[in-house]
Amino acid sequence: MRITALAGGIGGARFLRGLLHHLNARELPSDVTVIGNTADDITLHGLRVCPDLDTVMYTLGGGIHNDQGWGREDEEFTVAGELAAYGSGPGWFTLGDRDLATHIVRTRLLGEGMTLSEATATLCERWRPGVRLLPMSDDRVETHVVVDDPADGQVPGDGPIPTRAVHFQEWWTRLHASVPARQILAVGIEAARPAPGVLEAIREADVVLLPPSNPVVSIGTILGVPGVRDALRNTAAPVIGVSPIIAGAPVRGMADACLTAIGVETSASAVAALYADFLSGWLVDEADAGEVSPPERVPVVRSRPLLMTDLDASAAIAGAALDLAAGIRQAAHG
Ligand code: FO1
Repeated sequence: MRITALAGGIGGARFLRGLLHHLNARELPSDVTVIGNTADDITLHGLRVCPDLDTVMYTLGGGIHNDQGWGREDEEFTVAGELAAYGSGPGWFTLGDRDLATHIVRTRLLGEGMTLSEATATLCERWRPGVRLLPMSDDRVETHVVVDDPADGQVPGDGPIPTRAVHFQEWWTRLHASVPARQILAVGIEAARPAPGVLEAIREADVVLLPPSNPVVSIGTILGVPGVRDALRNTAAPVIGVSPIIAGAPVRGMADACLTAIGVETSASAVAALYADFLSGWLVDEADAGEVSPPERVPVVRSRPLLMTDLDASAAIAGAALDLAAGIRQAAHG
């Protein structure tokens, strides 16, 4: 079975770990391709940092800091301390010593002329994540968030409030997404080309999965890469999504702040509506089973517990997504 998944960071990675566990436990031969979001990538201290790709790679490769969900286990921060002593910021994004080695190797490989796909494949030779991990694009795309930037002493009513754009990571980690996003921009997306293998992986899959990743800044950005959305509309594979929203709140992270920024309600059905032009099946939590407005064009909605409390729970959710796909495929082929 060829499975292709679109993934952001922590939620996507935990779902994928469950998926691999489910496939291994059932001894189901499979070939999993993961298309990772790269728009929260950032250059710091001259190093290219790819948080979502690394989160998937470390989680599936057994090197993740489990409680935190990102970064390396048994991490140390000697270099970060030295950088702080030099006053070399930013103070809001800390790179651990072990993690730094990944960014150093990636930056060297990119500097030697490798594409991000090639550099990612090289890093994965060490981690053996058990999936083919593809960046959504080898071209640089960066999410920037437009926030209010009032002049000193400016009070409401003093005229239009100036705005400024900050890198997604600054909004997410320094501002904790607590400052309203006036706009979320994926800078460079119009010119970005899907990385080699991305469109084929969607077209030739037996099942396409959307894990419970952020629908705006993770899945939404991947969908914005020219060609990806069309490939999803045209693939013969059932496309199954897992809701990142349970009972009106994000399972983790601050997806609600991102949804508000694009004028979308924080609900399982509102997120499904964002995918309605290509979604075949939608898995929601039992708490949302009674939502009265299933998106009209999503034919099949199923409910089950969706909290990924541990590996077994994540595996059961992934198994339910595959079962839903199998049911849809069977119905289509009589
Ligand atoms: N998140 C934080 O809240 N603070 C950090 O200092 C931070 C550093 C960091 C370094 C490498 C990495 O791969 C991820 C890191 N994250 C950090 C997580 C990251 O900001 C986000 O959770 C994602 O980009 C959103 O998917």
